[in-house]
Amino acid sequence: MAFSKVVSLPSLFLAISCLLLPFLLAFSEAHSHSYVPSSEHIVKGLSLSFYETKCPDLESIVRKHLKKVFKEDIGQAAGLLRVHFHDCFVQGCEGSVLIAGTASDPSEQEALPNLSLRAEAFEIINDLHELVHSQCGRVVSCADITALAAREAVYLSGGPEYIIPLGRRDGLTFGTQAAVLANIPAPTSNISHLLASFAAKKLDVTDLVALSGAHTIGRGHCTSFTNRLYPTQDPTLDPIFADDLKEICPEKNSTHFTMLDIRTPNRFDNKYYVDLVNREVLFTSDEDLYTYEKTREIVESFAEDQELFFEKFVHAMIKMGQVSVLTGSVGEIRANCSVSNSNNPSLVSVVVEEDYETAAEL
Ligand code: HEM
Ligand SMILES: *[C@@H]1O[C@H](CO)[C@@H](O)[C@H](O)[C@H]1NC(C)=O
Ligand SMILES: *[C@@H]1O[C@H](CO)[C@@H](O)[C@H](O)[C@H]1NC(C)=O
Ligand SMILES: *[C@@H]1O[C@H](CO)[C@@H](O)[C@H](O)[C@H]1NC(C)=O
Ligand SMILES: CC(=O)N[C@H]1CO[C@H](CO)[C@@H](O)[C@@H]1O
Repeated sequence: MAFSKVVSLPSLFLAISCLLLPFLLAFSEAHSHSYVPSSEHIVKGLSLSFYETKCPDLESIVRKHLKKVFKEDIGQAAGLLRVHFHDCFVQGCEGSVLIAGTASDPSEQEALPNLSLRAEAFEIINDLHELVHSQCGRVVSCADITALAAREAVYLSGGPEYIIPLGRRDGLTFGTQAAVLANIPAPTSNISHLLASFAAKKLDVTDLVALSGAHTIGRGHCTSFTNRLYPTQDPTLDPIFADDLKEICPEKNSTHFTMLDIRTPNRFDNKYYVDLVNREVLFTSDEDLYTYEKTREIVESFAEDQELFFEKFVHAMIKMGQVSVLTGSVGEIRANCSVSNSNNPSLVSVVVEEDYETAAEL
């Protein structure tokens, strides 16, 4: 077992609520325990208690702020979850996706698969970063804030609560557009491409199916899936669902969007897999998980057992969240998540502080 579960509610209560209040059960199941990774699943340099003394209130600051943000617009949870995925898949989870490029020097944010990352997600991460730094000083990286925001996005949308290793440092440069194109799979990807893309990050077939379950929240734009409608309709698409999609996207080019999970669009649950079994998902990359025999078995098991999905999802998220992280004295702690310290004009007078911090850690 990769995790110990800390069960905080007596199982008797669960048994009773199961009989009387199935609705409550869904709530208490998701919220009654945390998944804790065991030490062999934590990469060197990260730890579960990294900010215990440096910024003890970090996690509660992040949760409190995001509760407010999501209360106004739960869609932001999906935006934040996706940013963490894109960050980790290009150059590792080191905050490079957060760095804004310019017209002459475009960054990851300007690359095609990134077109639809929500601009608000970057603002929210910067707001969190400012809140945290005003309380703790410049000790928490943008990469850690991004990872924590993704975790809260899952939990506060009704998904599992889990503990993540922290201590990531921020990278100094953003990825090129070519790096983004090479590392972020397109929604038109087939299963062999998806498996290869994930294997390159040491993520296996179960991780691929479980992480795709993030598509239980959020939205997709027409251009991400009209390859399945025009010029010819994908025969694996449920015909009634296809008609709905054609109404939303009358042309290959339409600029509209629709929700990824038609059953419970804003709730982090296992309904994405129920959609898959019913052939009511948007992307080729989703559909292929059901078409291919080996992944179909996993899809079916998640559609039947939400708790199993949650367990595998958390395991895979903790793995993904540690892909090529920078630790120790490598990289930096950015003062502004949108710009590396060496390019930050407001930092000139603080350079000494960063040197001191680095020296102290050595
Ligand atoms: C398996 C390969 C994957 C592909 C091909 C893929 C592709 C996409 C595409 C094309 C969109 C819609 C963009 C748009 O049109 O607006 C999307 C949305 C999303 N993806 Fe994925 N994705 C993959 C894996 C993941 C993973 C691993 C996660 C996180 C763990 C994730 C989280 C999300 C979320 C939350 C959204 C909704 C974003 C929003 O509403 O702003 N995806 N994905
Ligand atoms: C999957 O996609 C790749 C390109 O990404 C292509 O080379 C390959 O032939 C495709 N495989 C199948 C079975 O369609
Ligand atoms: C897509 O839109 C462009 C301009 O917005 C138009 O010229 C082109 O014909 C459209 N393509 C399709 C396939 O609808
Ligand atoms: C952070 O950097 C961005 C990009 O340079 C800039 O637009 C923004 O104003 C900066 N934020 C703060 C709080 O300085
Ligand atoms: C070219 C383009 O539209 N790039 C966008 C990529 O995503 C970021 C964040 O949403 C936008 O600010 C860019 O304009």
